[in-house]
Amino acid sequence: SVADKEKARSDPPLKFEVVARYKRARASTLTLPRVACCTPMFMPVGTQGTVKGLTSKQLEELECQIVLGNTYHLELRPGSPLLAEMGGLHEFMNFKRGILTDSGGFQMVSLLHLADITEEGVNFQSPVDGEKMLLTPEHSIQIQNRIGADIIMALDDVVSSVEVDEERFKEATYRTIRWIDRCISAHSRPHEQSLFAIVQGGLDADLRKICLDGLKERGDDLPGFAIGGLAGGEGKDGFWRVVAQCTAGLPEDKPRYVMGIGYPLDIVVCSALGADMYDCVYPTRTARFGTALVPEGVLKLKTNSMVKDFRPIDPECDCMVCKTYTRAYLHHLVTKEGSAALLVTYHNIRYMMRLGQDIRTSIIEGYFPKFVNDFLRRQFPKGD
Ligand code: PRF
Ligand code: ZN
Repeated sequence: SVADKEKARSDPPLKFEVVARYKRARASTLTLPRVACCTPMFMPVGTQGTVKGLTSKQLEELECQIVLGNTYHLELRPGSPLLAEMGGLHEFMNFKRGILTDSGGFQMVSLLHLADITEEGVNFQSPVDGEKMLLTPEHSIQIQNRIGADIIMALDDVVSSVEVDEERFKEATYRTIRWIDRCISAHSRPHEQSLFAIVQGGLDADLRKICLDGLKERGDDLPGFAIGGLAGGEGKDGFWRVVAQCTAGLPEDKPRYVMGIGYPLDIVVCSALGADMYDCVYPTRTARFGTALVPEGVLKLKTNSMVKDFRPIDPECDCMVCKTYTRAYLHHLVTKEGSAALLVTYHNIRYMMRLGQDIRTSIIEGYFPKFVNDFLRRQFPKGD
């Protein structure tokens, strides 16, 4: 009805409220059209419209609040026109919570190493059929508008992790700022989808500041911010320094998303520095290699020590896999059948969801330093 449409227009597609703080760390509620998310929050990666090994129903029972999709992959298959016809990716994959799509440039540049970036956009030749694709800021946003995710990402100029040229980082920083205006202008559904900008600038504090300031000037059109250009093999020291600088410089009243971050330790550290959202393929990818995430670190189910280990992966875990199966059984499946992948994926995603929830609870209840201390002691018992 007209009244419903009016209401939808007046109701912003993203509301953000910080509910508690401990120093720089924060717990917040991020309300999207279908879900109120609790942060800090890990978001599993479902590149092709599926988190490998999990059904949409399982994602919901795991308390997963947002899943990621990739513009580039979804445009190749099944294509955004079909997704739009299906009523968007939520309907297509029957996932009733939140979806975020990445803009596509990063996947073309950093994963495929075959992209060529100009002022116009990211040029890419498909390794499959040699077909050329030019992803401009306008095109990326148009595709993301059709896919219909709740949060869409600006097209940023991502510097390949093998690049060392300082000029290239400078060019990418200024281009990312120029491209944000093209993304904002191209965004045709600001009442339904929230556009996040991405701070670039490598490990250089001056470039990061330039990018932060440039993007913040456009803040009225940007309901959230991401910190990009990390998780490319840089040292922890540089990584933490950039996150600290960016979280200190970003608006207090908007969500902060550190892209590509997913080791549990990094999530704890970034949350201490004031970040709210994370995504990474690590928990799902490592599961497919038979590695389970546990409070002590990792449990390699392929090792022979698992043959007669009749404990669950994690005796403290509340997940279906830990309540049902032993390490010995999972070892048997991993080594003989390979079919343990989805069970370990299920556990690992539950671990990541609980990690976010536990950080959040400790912030709200005022014992975040104790949480960090306990977390570190269990991961590094010898103090190393
Ligand atoms: N930009 C985009 N997606 C990303 C990243 C980025 O910098 C990263 C971190 N390198 C992961 N995913 N658009
Ligand atoms: Zn479990």
